Amino acid sequence: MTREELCSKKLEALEAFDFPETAVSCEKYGNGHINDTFLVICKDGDKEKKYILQRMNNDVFKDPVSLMKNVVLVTDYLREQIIARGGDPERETLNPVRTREGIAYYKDSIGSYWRMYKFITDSVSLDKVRDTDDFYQSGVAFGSFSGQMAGFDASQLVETIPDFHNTPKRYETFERAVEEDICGRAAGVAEEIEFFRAHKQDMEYCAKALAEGRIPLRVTHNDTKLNNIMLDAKTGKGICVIDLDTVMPGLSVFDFGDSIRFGANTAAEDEQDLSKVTLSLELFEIYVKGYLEGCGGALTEEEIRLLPYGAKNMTLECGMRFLTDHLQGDTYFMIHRENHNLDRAHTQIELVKDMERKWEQMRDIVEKYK
Ligand code: ADP
Ligand code: GN1
Ligand code: MG
Repeated sequence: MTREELCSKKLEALEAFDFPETAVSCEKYGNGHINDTFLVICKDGDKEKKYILQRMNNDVFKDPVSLMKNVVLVTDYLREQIIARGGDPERETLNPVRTREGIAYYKDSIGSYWRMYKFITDSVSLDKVRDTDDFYQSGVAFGSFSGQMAGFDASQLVETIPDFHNTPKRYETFERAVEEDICGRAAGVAEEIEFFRAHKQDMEYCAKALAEGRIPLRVTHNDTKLNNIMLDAKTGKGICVIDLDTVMPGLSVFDFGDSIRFGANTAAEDEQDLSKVTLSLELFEIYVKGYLEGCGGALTEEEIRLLPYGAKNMTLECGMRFLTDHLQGDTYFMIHRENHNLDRAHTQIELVKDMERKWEQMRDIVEKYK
């Protein structure tokens, strides 16, 4: 879709949703890699009201209608829970805005799907922690999210991306991309390819624990990046888990692990100076504490033991997905510069290497919390 087309469809979508104020601007927003996100600013007298408008990524999410059904089911369920505990459902869960026809999504004239959410007021989402408390708060919030979802009937949910964190299957896709080499980029990344080949077994460890019934399948978020949580702008407390597109049955150790992959890295996910990439053990420990507190004692001893394995697995998986996308011509993750996915793959490789150096310390930390 061209920029002009996106702009014209955005205005069409804006017309379709039913909100009382008048929009005065609608600009690109946030740092997500998947959907096209816009911040809508409205004026209501001298008050300002904000919304998030998103064009869902139809290549990634093949069935956006079912995806929105999931989102409505999950947010309705969370709303009830929040009200029951005396919380504020306008700020503690996403609130989808309906169209004038009363539907939670809009299909535009060229077949793209859009949705709108109320903006979580007085909140921030971060791409990097400001201090350890930010990370602790996000751990508590992601942990409590899975705690709250424990009572939800997961059989109602459609699998929005089949085999999303089936790492052995992701490995097969990666090998296929290497073999097909449609962009002729494989020779240039031989070392990176070798790195993932050498770590094949590490990427099977958690899947094996699940297959052998040593850890349970839970309803998990599956995309627990720091910027998928809103923190209260004043108190810094984690208030709302967002980006609910991949809420599906999954592994708690992967939810934990993806947060570590992104948030305990001392550098950005796409940092080009690899000397800046390390695993902060201080952040790792604070997240273990926050996540376990948030889960409220629900994790089994084996799940706790596997937390470092989850972190390594998710870093390997994500790095391999970035490299696969580089090999396939950058069609999945949004890129903003040449070799962006390759840069991202490099940081993940570097982070895995640092986890390997700090492996015993990571294991000792989780032992303390068993
Ligand atoms: P993607 O799937 O592309 O990552 P997200 O749903 O995570 O898209 O949205 C991208 C960013 O937009 C988030 O990281 C957050 O900063 C912001 N955002 C999304 N929904 C809201 C909301 N309801 N209120 C405030 N900010 C939001
Ligand atoms: C994507 O949508 P976003 O930016 O929160 C991706 C995650 C990756 C992450 C890497 C649906 O997350 O799986 O871990 O990028 N989401 C999807 O930054 O593929
Ligand atoms: Mg996101």
